[in-house]
Amino acid sequence: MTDLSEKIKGFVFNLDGVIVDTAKYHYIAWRRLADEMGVDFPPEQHDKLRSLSRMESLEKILEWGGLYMTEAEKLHWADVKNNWYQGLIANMKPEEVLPGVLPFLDEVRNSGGRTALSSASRNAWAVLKSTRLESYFDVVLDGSAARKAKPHPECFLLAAASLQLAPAECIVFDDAVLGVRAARIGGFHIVGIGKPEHLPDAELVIPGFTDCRLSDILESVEKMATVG
Ligand code: GL1
Repeated sequence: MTDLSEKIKGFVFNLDGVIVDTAKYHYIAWRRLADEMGVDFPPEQHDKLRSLSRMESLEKILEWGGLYMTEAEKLHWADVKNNWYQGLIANMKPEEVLPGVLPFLDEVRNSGGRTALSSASRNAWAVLKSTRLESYFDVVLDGSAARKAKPHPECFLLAAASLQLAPAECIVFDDAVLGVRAARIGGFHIVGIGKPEHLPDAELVIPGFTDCRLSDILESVEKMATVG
């Protein structure tokens, strides 16, 4: 590992849209719900739900449709959406892990890096199991771990604490504006996954993990840390 590995020892990954493309399944289930309620919900609108919990997402959809529900109705519909989603992920296969993720995780672990998965999804374990990813992470925190929603950095702070590292010793990998902001507020290094124009708060933005080398990531983050 490069010199920076003396400083960076932890790698914290979001799940949906970073490790696996479960965002498409969430969209299908939310869309079905929106259709039932007569709320217009085009694909680009789904970006606004990234990083939000199940209940926060439902509340957004209700807000967009100008709809009101009692707490009991919200719990019912959140459950309905979750059953649809679980039906979609039940048959996920290891081949659905996004390109380059496994070689990158192998490289990190072979270099002595510690890995954490931090997801706002309460279904994170089910996804890891069906894609056979459980053993790639030293620590897994799902949507039941943090009480405060992003951009509060609690979920990432808990991950760093579980790895017994300081935030400045960790890189967070996230594809969502709120996640990147949370990592920045928490004092982490941040690699955004997606397009640079969508993630201005990230130190480095990559399109995905295809051909992604650990040494390149560490070098770029080191440069940004020096500049910043
Ligand atoms: C929840 C939301 C999803 C998504 C994830 C975070 O997942 O329902 O739309 O925002 O959090 O990636 P879940 O319902 O699985 O807890």
